[in-house]
Amino acid sequence: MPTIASQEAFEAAKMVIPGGVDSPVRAFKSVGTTPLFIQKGEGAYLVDVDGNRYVDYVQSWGPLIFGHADETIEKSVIEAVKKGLSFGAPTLAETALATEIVTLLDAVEKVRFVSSGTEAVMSAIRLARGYTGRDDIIKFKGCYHGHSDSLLVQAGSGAATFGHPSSPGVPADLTKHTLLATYNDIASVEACFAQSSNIAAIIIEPIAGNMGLVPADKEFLVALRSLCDKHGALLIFDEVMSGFRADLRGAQGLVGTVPDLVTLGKVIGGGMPVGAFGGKKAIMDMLSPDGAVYQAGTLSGNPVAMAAGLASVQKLKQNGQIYAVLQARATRLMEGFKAAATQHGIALQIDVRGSMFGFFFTDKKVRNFDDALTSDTALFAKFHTGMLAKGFYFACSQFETGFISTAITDSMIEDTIAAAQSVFATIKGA
Ligand code: HOZ
Repeated sequence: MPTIASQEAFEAAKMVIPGGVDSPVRAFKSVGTTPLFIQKGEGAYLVDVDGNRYVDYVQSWGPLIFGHADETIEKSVIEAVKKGLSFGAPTLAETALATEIVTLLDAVEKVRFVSSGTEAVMSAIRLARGYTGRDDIIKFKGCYHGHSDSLLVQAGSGAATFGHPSSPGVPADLTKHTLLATYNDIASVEACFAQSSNIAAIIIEPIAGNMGLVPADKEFLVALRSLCDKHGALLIFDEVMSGFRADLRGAQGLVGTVPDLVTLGKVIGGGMPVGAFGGKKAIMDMLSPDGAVYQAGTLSGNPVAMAAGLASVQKLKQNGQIYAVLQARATRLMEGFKAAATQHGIALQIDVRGSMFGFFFTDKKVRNFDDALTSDTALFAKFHTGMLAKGFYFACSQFETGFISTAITDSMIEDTIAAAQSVFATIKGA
């Protein structure tokens, strides 16, 4: 497929934007090619500036569970836009979306909206520290919780993609309170508690999506809950990616472990920039203006973003059965990939949670970041390039997750498997 217009657009962007992109992963650097510049989205498809169409398995990195330009969400946004873009004052839509979230998520009695997942997590950490009066936090290698200073330590997503899991510019003084543990390994968490009696919180993606898709074991999450209770620390589930993606009740609903705080984003914004953090009333009431923990934002609870989020969450609530349908499609896709890879002698690990899917080019079962790093990233890059050439748009990094939207049909899934079959044949041993 000709991508000349995209290549020219990228050259022009690089002149004025660092790396030509506003978020590193999307530069396609780790797959050794250059990004497609997108003209528009239509249901299951992305259309690039050269006019090529691709079945989209990225879905804006998660938010678009109903696909591109969903009519219901679009209509709500247009209605909201007509009434004004921002007021910096409370609106009814904020209470309506908050009520939906409080009703759906067991852990959430109160919730506050912000503008991104990074902001949500940064605020939740401050709140946990303020509530417990402690400074240290435990995070897991390979989990990504946005790019705030104390969390950019051994991080996944773009940080993993480019091999700099910790960033220059982050003072050691700010990361010395971040203790690192190994995903799905409770002994490593116990070691952190043995090392510090000053732990405010454990933060975890209960379904990790930023080192590729690596779900936590149910027993592991139960054990984290017990350790937090034993040591008076808070348990924070970062569900920016999994919230309303894996299940209507979030990963917490799937696994049955209730955290103290939850961070959200992506789907609750329906494609608009929205984040949120919520949890038990006693903790949330410590936030300013009721409490002393300060957090604020001019565009927080923006009316247009709230309208998109509300439309998205209400549509999900009305169509609760879609999670089973999306999971069945994701499972078929992954099983199809696995069978095709095996046929060509390529080792592939696969996993699915709701509408989230992931695959690793390794013969090792992937349960943590070190396992994920055994993946053959060069083979992944060839696979990515091959699939793109056939009109299938996957995340341009081994350390990201794939998403199915309701716009992706069974026959598109079969076409994707057929394409993968022929790409595997080309890249094996290459
Ligand atoms: N960190 C995001 C996905 N896990 C990437 C966001 C983007 O590049 O848009």
